Amino acid sequence: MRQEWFDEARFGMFAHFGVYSVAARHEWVQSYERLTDEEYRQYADHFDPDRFDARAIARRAKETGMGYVVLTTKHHDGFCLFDSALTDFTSQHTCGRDLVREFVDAVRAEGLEVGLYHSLIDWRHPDFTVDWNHPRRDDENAAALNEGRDMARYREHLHGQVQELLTQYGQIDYLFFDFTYPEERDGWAGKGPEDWNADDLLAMCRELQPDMLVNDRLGIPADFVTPEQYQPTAPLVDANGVPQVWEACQTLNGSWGYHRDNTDQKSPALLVQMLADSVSMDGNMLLNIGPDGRGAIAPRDARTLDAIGEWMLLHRDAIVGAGHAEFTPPREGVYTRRGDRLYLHLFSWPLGFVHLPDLGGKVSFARLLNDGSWLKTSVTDPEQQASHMTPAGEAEGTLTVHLPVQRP
Ligand code: FHN
Repeated sequence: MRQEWFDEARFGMFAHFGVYSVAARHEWVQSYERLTDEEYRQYADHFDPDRFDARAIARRAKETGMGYVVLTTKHHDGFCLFDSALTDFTSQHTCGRDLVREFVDAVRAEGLEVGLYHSLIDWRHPDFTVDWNHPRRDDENAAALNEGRDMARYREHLHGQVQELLTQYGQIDYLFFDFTYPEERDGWAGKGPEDWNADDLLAMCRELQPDMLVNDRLGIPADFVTPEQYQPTAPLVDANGVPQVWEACQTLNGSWGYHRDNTDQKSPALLVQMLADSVSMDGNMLLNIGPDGRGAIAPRDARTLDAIGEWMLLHRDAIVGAGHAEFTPPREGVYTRRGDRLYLHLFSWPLGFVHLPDLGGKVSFARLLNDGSWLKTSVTDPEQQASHMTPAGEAEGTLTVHLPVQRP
């Protein structure tokens, strides 16, 4: 599989869109509120994404400095944003649009990599066995609820839909399966990789889309791991100490699907810090938007993406194609490195001297990346090979240190 683009891009857009966007209170609303299929169907019957503009979404991702975009093809509620022959609970059957087709065409037109999200869970399918996250879970008559349900038949459905996505929409660069949960909860069994027949499903992905990256949520090793809504504290390695390819997926406000009343919007400064932090540990960040019930990017999300895009316009070189630097950063920030360029991301203006790493006591040039303005450094003791950076010193050396910080 092609991993170079993933390591280069460092930054992608996640888009959670579906009939839960009409409910506008969480993509798990059917489970949280124990809605029956009939109660939930009302959202599908009124699903009219007249403002879903895939090209506008792809363009905004590009303007935000993102290199790939990932759209939910189906979430746990079973509603498909593509024209599946295996169910009528789709956007094609409701609003007459194959939104995945529109999406892949738009992302390619913008020159970005195409990512699809596909839920392993499907609360609507009659053979998906009831478990701890299913809307029908009912402690009183668990056995009766699962009578007649056949996970083997569900696996055929799951593999069949993945085959539709990987054969009918051209080259797919990235696939985010979601999610495997083998642990029991409240007396209900979870779902392990064997429930998906994960090995065969992954083998089919390799056969149909050899260059496609697949995540770790089949519950078996694949191409990248997916810490969710938290930042690792060091570059990730596997049990054998081998560095892992990883991508942290983050929301803008704690909700993946559009949540009308959610006011927990993360600031652009925090999100930029999380992005730089991920890259400083050789990771990617996948930042989520939840288009609203008509398919539009909510104004508050658009404003956040615009602010990040402005920062990326000036600091792209410190993120795209950059990665971990072997130096210990000062307390105020992190380092990223791209070739012979070292970037110090200061998340707060230094409290005093900034001690540069041991670069042979030499720094070729130091500047603020946002405006190219020169920063003086002073080498107080060449023998210590330590450099101090203040607005008052002088610099020469072997590495250019770019400081992508805004002046207070
Ligand atoms: O249950 C889903 C959740 O709704 C969302 O899609 C996230 C995105 O990574 N994945 C699962 C929770 O881990």
